[in-house]
Amino acid sequence: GDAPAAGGGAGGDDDAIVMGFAQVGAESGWRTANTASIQQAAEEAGVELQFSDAQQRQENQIQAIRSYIQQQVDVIAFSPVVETGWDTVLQEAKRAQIPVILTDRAVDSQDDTLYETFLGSDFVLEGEKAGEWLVENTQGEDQVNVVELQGTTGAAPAIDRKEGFESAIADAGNIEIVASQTGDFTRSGGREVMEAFLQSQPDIDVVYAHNDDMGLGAIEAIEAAGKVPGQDIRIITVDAVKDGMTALSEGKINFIVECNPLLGDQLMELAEQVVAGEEVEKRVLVEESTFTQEQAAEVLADRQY
Ligand code: GYE
Repeated sequence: GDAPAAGGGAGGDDDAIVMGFAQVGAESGWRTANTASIQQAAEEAGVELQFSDAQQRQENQIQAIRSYIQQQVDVIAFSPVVETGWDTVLQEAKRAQIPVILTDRAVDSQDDTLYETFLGSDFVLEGEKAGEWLVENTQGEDQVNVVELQGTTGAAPAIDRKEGFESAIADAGNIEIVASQTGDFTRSGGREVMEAFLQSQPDIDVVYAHNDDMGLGAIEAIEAAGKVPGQDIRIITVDAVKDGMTALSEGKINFIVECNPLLGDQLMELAEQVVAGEEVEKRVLVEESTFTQEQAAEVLADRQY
């Protein structure tokens, strides 16, 4: 008959996939765009999203994942704030037969059966692109002193962007990293660390910041010290969010390696596949490029984030 079944709703919502997503935080422009992409893609795909913000703390993320397990969501996705320390909670998800998708950042685990797939950028490649630009653009210069603003200690993008950059500059005899410290991927962190570098380092030629926000913080510190960012001190960053691209087009940043935060659609597609029990690639990459000052000026008007 027409009588609704017990517990049944009016719509087809009972069939909707429920995804628990444990986000890192809201530390950067990149993260804000990433969150918006995931929320919008979920809505468009009819995926019911449970969303939590861990404020960059692993224990908060673990707690969120445990609560998703308890709620028996269909799929868990998360962007691990750091690489290590996930095995226990991921084993709990596996025992509960809830598939897990790593989004944006990887985990460092011996057991790759603890997750279905990792959707994210190649951070080593991003670091290499940053280093290669520096090598090409400092040929013939005597001594190039670089200070590095690292991302969150222990996070995949911090570890990999450092590694990629170091390997790209290794054979250039004139480039040296004279100081390297974490700014936690935030603007205030970048500013504070750069202030300290400007005090302790007599001769800084280049800032390599693992994201735009820290580079923008470094610009504030450089200007406050009476120097001209982009000229007295050249700046290389990663991400290519709108504020970074604006600074690049104004000449305050010299080069940006793109890291694309708009993963939402790809994530929902993968979620549908793993919930349906389909095989998916263990590693799914996001496409990205790089920008010079001229290129930034050209594409800025169309930049969505
Ligand atoms: O580059 C940075 C953010 O994990 C790729 O996290 C992401 C990084 C991004 O805070 O801005």
